[in-house]
Amino acid sequence: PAPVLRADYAPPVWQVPEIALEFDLDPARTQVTGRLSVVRAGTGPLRLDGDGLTADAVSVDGVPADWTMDGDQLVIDLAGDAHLVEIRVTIAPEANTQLMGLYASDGLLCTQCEAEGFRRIMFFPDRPDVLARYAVRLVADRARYPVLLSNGDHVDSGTLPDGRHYADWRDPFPKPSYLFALVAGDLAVNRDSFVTGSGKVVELGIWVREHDLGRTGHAMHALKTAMAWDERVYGREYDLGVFNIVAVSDFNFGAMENKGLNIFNSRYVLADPDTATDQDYDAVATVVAHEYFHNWSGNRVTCRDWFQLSLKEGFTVFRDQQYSADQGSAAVKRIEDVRVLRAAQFPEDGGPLAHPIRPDSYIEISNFYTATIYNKGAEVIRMMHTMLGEAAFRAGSDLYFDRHDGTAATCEDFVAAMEDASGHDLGMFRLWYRQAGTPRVHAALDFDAPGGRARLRLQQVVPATPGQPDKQAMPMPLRIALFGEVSGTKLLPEQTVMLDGAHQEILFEGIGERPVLSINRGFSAPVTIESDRSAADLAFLSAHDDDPFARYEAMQQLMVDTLVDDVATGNADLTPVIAAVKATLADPALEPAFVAEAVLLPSEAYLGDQMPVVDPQAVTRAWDRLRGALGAELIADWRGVYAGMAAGGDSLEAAGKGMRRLRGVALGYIVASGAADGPALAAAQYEAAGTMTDRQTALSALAMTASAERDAAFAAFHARYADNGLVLDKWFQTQALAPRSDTIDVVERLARHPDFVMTNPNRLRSLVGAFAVNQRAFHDPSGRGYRFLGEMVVAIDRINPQTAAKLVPPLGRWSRFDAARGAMMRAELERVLGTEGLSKDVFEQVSKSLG
Ligand code: BAL
Ligand code: ZN
Repeated sequence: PAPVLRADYAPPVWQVPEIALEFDLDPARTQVTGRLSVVRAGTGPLRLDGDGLTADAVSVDGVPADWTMDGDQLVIDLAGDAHLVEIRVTIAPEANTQLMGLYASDGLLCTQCEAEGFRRIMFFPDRPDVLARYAVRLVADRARYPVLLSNGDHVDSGTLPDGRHYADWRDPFPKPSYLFALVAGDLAVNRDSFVTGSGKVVELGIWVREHDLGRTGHAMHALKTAMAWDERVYGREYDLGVFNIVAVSDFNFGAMENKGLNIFNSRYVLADPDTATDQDYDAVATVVAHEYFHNWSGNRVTCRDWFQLSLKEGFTVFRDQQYSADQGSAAVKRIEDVRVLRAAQFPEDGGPLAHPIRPDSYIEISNFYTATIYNKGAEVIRMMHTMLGEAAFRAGSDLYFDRHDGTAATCEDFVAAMEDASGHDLGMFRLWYRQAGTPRVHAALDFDAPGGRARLRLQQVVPATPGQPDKQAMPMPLRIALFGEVSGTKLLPEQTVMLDGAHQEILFEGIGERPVLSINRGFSAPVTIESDRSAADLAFLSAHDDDPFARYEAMQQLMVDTLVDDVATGNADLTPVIAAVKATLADPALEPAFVAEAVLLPSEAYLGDQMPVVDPQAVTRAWDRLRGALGAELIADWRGVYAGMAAGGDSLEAAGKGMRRLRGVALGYIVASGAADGPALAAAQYEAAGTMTDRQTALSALAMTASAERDAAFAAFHARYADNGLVLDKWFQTQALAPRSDTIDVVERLARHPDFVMTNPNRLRSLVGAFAVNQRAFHDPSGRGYRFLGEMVVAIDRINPQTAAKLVPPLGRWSRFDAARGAMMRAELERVLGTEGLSKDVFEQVSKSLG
């Protein structure tokens, strides 16, 4: 398939200011009639995108029309400048396993149109720069589909003969087709309302299956909090009289921001203490906020074309990160965000699928809903926020919304608004939109004791990425501080240094004692820092730095350095890490949630990322050795923490959540210590658990062991939650993530389990996706892990190409491994590529992964 190029963008030849859609809904045979008011905007025929559609009838201005098909496009040669085009198609939602367009899920009918799903419903210029006002009539069997929802305001409904009924919806805001949505089904609703800053009442509804109604309170609370937050922090008020959220079980994304009718993967709506962990609660709040924030950053101002995807996604992720940081511990939130970036985006940026946050080409746009577009995109916005400061950044976002409201904009428009509002020159900063790759910054600090001077030398390298062999240095803000080794205090106020070339030197005067460098505080730039700080310096910072992220980072770096040494030598000195962890556990000034993050080892995958050639078995050996030593040497400390944190109980407040988190980490170390009572302690926690968090941490701890307690807990968990798909996902995922040498056997067995259904994306991610990021299991020297993933990709591709393609990247990391593994991984990619009838989604991922 030919790639689409950013450079080829041309404005639409026809606009569609109005569309009326009528759906006669039926799972096997839905008739859709579209009436498109088309208005000429350029030269050429009317071209309407379709995907798998056949027109039953086409008329222009009431007269049957001549039309042709050019590939998947329906083409009508139209004279004149304005016409009413009517098209009728028939589709089969229940046969739609791709979950793009109109499909059936668990008895509901629902839609997913971003990015190019609308063309599976109706012929239309399915591109985000064609904005139409939608009037929608839904007709369906009343008993089977009592609730009929679409975008905007509900304007009419009534009964029809033969047990059928209808509902009419009007959305007054012009929108691109990717924001269209409908839902039909037997749903219960949690209703509430929100009064906006200007006094407008908004009716809120969260629609779910009747038996899930009791699990919607947290999402509703998060929605109202997010609405108030966006008014306060960004001056953005909601614009319709109604805001609905619907939860569905089968969903490719986490959720979708359709105008006034968000459709959610149920895992980001439903939460109660018995079925959702604290992490799930946080994820629900974050995703609810994210989708709500899209109403401005995405819907009111949308994207001109899909190359601009990060315009709405990077900005909205940044907004949801700020929101979540404001709800609890900002420090812990920042640590979590960076952990995600490092786990998902850094490997992407360093591999064959690397792309800039504004890509130049794609074969299938669904493959570009990536950690780079989303998470690195958010980091780029965050750097602008850091450089401009809160007030100027807000002025820039106000200007951006004012200038572009009701239009389809570009990343350049966003940067220009920031520039114009602040007077800050962002000329070279634009490189972040063009260049892929994670910059590496080398930092060396010299101290001239007699002169009382310290000199910091910074050197930046941006690695080559596919299609971009030579890179320019990227401007970045680095927050820097110096701490006195003897006094333990900050020697100078923190500075934000703009590194805007390949090399830079900064001189610090009046330094009276040997300084220790704290750099990239708060992770102010999404880069890798290489420094020559000793284990002693890092341990010092882990105890004294006053920036919580930098303090966490120092501990992580100390652990990474120790583990990398141990991978190489097998006998690294573990005592500095053990002492630093002990000191952190004993520091009464630290909040438990922070301590939990600080004392966790970096993942095996992250360690692998630090090596020139990943040796998974050597990493496992080193990781197990350090984890075991931390557990055993500090066993009394862990037991003390474990007992002390029981006071977290089942409170859903931040303090309770933090205590549960640290308790779970302590339990993990007690089990890892090899203490004889480890499995029994975890089993006892499992039995007594009053929350899913405690149950889940006990299960994860047991998953590491070969014990009777492990088998009993997994059996009990399955029996207890047999009818709850979201919780069964945890059962699959916990086993797939288990750091054990036999996980591949377990995973192969689970793939034959009756509860492993290939049509449900959450289930696929919980088994196959989780397994593929479990480095020690996936990279089993036999190559069985690669074969398993390759076979899964091929099988899933026949059902749901979008989800299949998302599973490919772990195989694409072949060049990072030894020759034997690399060859087996490539062979698996070749095998997938040779499969007949491969989707373009998987084709793109696999062919690019082969390089
Ligand atoms: N727009 C796709 C789902 C999301 O990012 O909110
Ligand atoms: Zn989004």
